[in-house]
Amino acid sequence: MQNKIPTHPMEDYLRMDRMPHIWCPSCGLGSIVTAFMKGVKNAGIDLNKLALVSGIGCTGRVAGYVKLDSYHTTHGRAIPFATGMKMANQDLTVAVISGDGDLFAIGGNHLIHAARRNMDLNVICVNNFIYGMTGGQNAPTTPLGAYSSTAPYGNYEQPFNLVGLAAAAGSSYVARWTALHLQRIQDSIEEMAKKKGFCFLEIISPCATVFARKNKGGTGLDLLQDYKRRSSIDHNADPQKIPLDMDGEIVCGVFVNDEKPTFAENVEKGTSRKVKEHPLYVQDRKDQEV
Ligand SMILES: Cc1ncc(C[n+]2csc(CCOP(=O)(O)OP(=O)(O)O)c2C)c(N)n1
Repeated sequence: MQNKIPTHPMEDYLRMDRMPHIWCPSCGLGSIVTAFMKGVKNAGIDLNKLALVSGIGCTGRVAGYVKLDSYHTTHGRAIPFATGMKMANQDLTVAVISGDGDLFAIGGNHLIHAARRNMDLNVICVNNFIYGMTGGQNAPTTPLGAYSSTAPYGNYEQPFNLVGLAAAAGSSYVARWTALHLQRIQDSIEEMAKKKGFCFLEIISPCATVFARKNKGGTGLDLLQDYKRRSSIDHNADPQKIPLDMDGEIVCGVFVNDEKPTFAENVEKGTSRKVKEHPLYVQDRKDQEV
């Protein structure tokens, strides 16, 4: 039998029957998917035990294109789906890839509480500073003064600093890269896949069709050149002190890398140590013996 010669380097990792994808030319998502698949492969995890969950949006489509057990869920609810999956099957590595609107607007509550609980999830937020799929409405990441379809006179709202928020909520791992730092993204994905606890990665990604067009940012290539000019790497930076704006520095790095008990470990510990001595538990055992 002849060996199969792949026609595309990523063919073994993608659902080629779903191609062509819906993403615009110069969107950062294509390279990010490649970096993600290479990172999990380098981590050496069994891809049959990796589940990928997305919400809704351009980024939400990632789940539909990768050859993994993947779930394209409802808007903002990727983290609850992922939490359920992880708690039902501790053998799974569960990753979430979704947009800044999905994870921090409608899904913001889920994100902070999953981080607080140190739920064992790898969450990758592709931040294009806007709601891409629905035509460029303001997101909680849209920089002050930026134009969007719901901010025709410029945005008056202070945006969230995603890495600051994820760190303050209790994440075990927090990193930020741009879509230009593909090797760094790949390395972070590998680290996250091997690590326990709530891991968060923000990837700044070009949206030439909506965000740049409304803000005269040029083409996708112009945006990548802008990231090159504005980004720096400082792993020791305080994530609270590195918010993003329209033209300031984009500080990248791995800002948090801690070890602490996960939610599932606390459940396990609680059951063996305390719950078994609890009067209700003892009574319950007695009732069952009758
Ligand atoms: C409950 C609900 N509300 C609103 C929408 C419409 N909607 C679809 S995607 C989206 C925003 C996506 O923005 P983001 O998460 O930043 O992803 P992007 O498309 O930029 O990758 C919205 C508001 C929806 N699908 N469901």
